[in-house]
Amino acid sequence: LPKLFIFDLDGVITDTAEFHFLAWQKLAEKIGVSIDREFNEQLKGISRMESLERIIALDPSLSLSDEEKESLATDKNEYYKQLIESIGSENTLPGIEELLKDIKASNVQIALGSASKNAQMVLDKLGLTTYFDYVVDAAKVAKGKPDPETFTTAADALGISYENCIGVEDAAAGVQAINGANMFSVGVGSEEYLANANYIVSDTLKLDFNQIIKEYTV
Ligand code: B16
Ligand code: MG
Repeated sequence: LPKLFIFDLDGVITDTAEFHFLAWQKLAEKIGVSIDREFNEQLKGISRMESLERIIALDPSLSLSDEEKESLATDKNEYYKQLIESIGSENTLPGIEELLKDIKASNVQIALGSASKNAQMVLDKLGLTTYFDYVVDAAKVAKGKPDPETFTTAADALGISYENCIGVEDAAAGVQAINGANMFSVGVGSEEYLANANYIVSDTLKLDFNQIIKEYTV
């Protein structure tokens, strides 16, 4: 058995990815840029400021000071927090709580590896905090995904070697981070974006504990 599962938050445990998208869309409008869901794929797993930089880059005529960027990033977070204010356990993606229960029942530890500064608040709202032995959020790492640090930080904190870890991600940058940490990567979503994952499922309902363990041990 592995010793630790490390879960991404947005797009794996809950679909706040959609709320991030809506908040970025509103922010982009404010600076006269338009973004669609396809562009949003690039923002998944990427930090708030890095996401803003990518949106600003869509209009080469835009030149913004650091203060203006900080203020735009804060605006986006305010939109986002309004959107997630009313989320609850019904926003946990299908199959996730069952999987967390199966992992716990096997005495395997669980950590969160999120790029979001709102990660702990979201976990609390979903009522899932007690499943997690350790939470890594944006505040705990210097280099965000695709750098492996988010995942290695969780393993290091719990004293577990990387080859005994399984990371679960919905974003290309996240899969790259897991692979870079020499952990087993499980991708949730389309093969088009997640081709580098060691094992891919199309959606969270297909995340079956026994099947993941089988893939991990071959
Ligand atoms: P915040 P994850 C990531 O979370 C999101 O996928 C990404 O879209 C977002 O920009 C990032 O968190 C930062 O979030 O603005 O709340 O700090 O997928 O790594 O759980
Ligand atoms: Mg994600």
